[in-house]
Amino acid sequence: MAMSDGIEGYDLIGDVHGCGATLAALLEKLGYHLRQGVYRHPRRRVIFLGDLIDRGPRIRLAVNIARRMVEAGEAHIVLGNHEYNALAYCGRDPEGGFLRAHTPRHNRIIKDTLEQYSDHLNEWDDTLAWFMQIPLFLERDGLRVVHACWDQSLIDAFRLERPDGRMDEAFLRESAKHGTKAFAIMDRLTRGSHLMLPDNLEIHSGDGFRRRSFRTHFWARDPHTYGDVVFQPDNLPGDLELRALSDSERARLSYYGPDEPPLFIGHYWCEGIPALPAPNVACLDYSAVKFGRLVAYRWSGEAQLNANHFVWLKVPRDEQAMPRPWEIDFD
Ligand SMILES: [Mn+2]
Repeated sequence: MAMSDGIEGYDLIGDVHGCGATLAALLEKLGYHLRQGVYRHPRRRVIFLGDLIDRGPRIRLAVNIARRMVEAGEAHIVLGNHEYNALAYCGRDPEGGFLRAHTPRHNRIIKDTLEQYSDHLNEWDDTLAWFMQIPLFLERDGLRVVHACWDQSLIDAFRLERPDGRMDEAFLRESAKHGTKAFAIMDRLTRGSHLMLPDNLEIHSGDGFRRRSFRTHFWARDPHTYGDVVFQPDNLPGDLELRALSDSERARLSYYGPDEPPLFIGHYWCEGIPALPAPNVACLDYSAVKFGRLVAYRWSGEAQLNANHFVWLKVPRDEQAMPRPWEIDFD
């Protein structure tokens, strides 16, 4: 398949979450080299799946690498829920306060990012302005990209108002209110679908949070049980995997069929060796910031994805260690 700009293909990269040094090393492994401050490949482009920020030790480096590539035309990017959260957390609500409440949970999620930008406040403001320019989804050269869930009807609805796929200030404000169309679009595309656990059950998740819901996927053709759609590292409590989905639960799920174009997502904290959940869906989030893997998929036009095309680096415990030479350009 001939691609835009005469390139051979795209290298899609999952959630970086501040593992900036590992991102640089992964780009080198993929054959990108730093020239004039930008990682470039003579025949390929990168697509970032969102969630550059939060949690990791080198958030500014991760953002700067990606942003410079995007602005130089060497990469594309879609918005992750963490970039969205940052925009809402820092965005003033015209009715007072912030668009995302400063609760202890929300404070904790963004804490590392705000700390690492605390001596670079102008850069943080400029970074937020750049986040506003990032589209919620991408479709080009026969592939589709979204952070969490490709829901065609919501994407079509969003495209009617925002043909370039980007939010504007009015959409951002509306999306902060539960129950609005904008909330439904942003929430489904960047956070995916989830179902509430019955009977006030809670999951005590490996990341330290308690959850009353579980994350679900969207490629089961005819799901009947919770186990048919659960997609997260934490097991469901008890024998809930066997519990039947109600009609209203089924109706709330999205569906992406096997004849749709190849789709790349991040978001889901997968673990272990990268694998394909469906022949036309690849999730590239393998918990890099929890010392898992930073994962890329090297796509060259194939309609059926191939697990041999994953490329990854294990994130070493010494991601916290001294800066590497290639970081020095970026300060
Ligand atoms: Mn993420």
